[in-house]
Amino acid sequence: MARHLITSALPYINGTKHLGNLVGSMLPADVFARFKRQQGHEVLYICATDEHGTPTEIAALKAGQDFETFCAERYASEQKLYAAFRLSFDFFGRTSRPQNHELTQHLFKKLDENGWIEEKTMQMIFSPADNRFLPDRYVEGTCPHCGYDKARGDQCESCGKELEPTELKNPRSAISGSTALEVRATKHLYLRLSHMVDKIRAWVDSRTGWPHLSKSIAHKWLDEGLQDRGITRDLTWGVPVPKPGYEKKVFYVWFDAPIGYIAATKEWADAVPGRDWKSWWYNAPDVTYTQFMGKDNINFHSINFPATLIGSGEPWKTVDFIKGFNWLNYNGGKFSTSSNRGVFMYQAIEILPPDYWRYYLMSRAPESSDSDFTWADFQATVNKDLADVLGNLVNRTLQFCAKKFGPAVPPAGPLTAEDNAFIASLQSAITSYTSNLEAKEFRKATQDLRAIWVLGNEYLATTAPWTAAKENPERAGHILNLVINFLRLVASLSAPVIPDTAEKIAAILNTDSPHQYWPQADSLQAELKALAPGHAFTIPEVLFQKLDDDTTTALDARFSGQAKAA
Ligand code: B3M
Ligand code: ZN
Repeated sequence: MARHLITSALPYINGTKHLGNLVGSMLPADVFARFKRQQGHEVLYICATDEHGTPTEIAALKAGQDFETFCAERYASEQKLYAAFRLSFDFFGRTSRPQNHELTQHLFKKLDENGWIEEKTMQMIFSPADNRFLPDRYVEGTCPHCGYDKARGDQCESCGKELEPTELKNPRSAISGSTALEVRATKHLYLRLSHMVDKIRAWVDSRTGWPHLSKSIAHKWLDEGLQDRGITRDLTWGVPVPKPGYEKKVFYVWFDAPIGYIAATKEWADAVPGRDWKSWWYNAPDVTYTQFMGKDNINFHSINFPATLIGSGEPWKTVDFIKGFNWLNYNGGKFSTSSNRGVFMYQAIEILPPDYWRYYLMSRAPESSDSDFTWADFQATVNKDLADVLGNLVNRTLQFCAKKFGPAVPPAGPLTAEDNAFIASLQSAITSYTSNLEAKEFRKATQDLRAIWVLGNEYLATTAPWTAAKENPERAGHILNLVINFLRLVASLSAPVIPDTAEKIAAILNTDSPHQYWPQADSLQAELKALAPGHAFTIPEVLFQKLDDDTTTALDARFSGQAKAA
């Protein structure tokens, strides 16, 4: 039994998440966590909301709420949504909680003591009316390139060009609207990454087995030479900087957010007496730590966060394996909140239950390249893989058995060559599936899972129990015995990806929880006898509804981004 620490990138609290966000971090982390738990390992899967930073402040201001209330409400609704998708966090915390404040300040002090922090003076925009420095995004004005009059100080949303706040024409404060802005000198703290290149490179090179995407991004940053990183900001919502002169500043959100993984583990431990967070994070060579994230987050996790932990000089656990993802696109373009394009998690869950989405998304996980969501592809996958290959297999097997022999497992007979061939194929499919899950190759793993379902269909097609039932009812009963036992294994093998359906199948079969074991390829003969002759089952309802063409066309139109939903 091993100890697996698993984290998925902490979702920003200000925006709502789409299906691309789900498949790029939380869902694969969940599948992996479930798989490891079923194998009997000790798993701690941690996530949290990432609550600080300028976008959160701006979103709260727009909503007319104070930061505290805004974040508390958003946290509650995100947590509910993730539970609806059956994301099995052992704990879902918040970076705004005291545990994260304390730990962030502690790590900062260690870095400072060890000489890794430098103070730099710079020119920034100051608003006397607001009595504060304005971060780039807090300055609005007219874009010098396209003339758009609501361009932000970091980027023009209209023409997409990156900007410096000083380039804007007629600049004004996004808070008060004041145009009386000045440029003043101010101080900020920097993490001296430029002096840590060798340390970080040695650390990156000591990590083995990373996917190409993760390693290549880390190396690209190292090869280009690391720049010192500003870790303080002129904001109020964040972790206060424990240093004289910094009373009106907080830490940069990307400094405290990854520390949130540790702090959320502390929240988990603080919630129930007897739980020990430290053994997961401090002097923890026995822990295997895996992180899941989209490719735009890889540099922070392969460079900045390790630099924070290593620079502290304390024995913190650093990540062993970074699983990075490319983008899931929507109809060949980007998901976009502002233009109502693509499917958001809260919409998806109103349309269909979680397993439809979980299976489809894992089968299209953007691993070696970007992948594409289309409604036609979704419809075909649901109808073929889930409804026909899996759902129909469960239904016709049990219905036929009930009709011919009653709703109980028939007696087993001797194994024939056909049976042995089936068991041998199943053995190799389970071996492949298990090793692809182990390697976190989710697309391949999902193909293997489907291949396992197909084996059951093929075995039924070749042995044809409905024909056998006429001349040789014992043989027909034996075939059904084997397939029903196979369905029990299907429940357990499918559980990481489609946990609700797995539970349904186990309930229909009146058998043990599919979440509590993992079928062993080398003891299949025994596994396939678990449901003894006479074991009663119930007649299943349809497991998956098919999507018809009209529904699919309507959904396609609704999310195309052309018309705003009413
Ligand atoms: N909040 C990015 C995101 O929500 C960012 C990840 C932080 S991980 C410590 O996509
Ligand atoms: Zn512009």
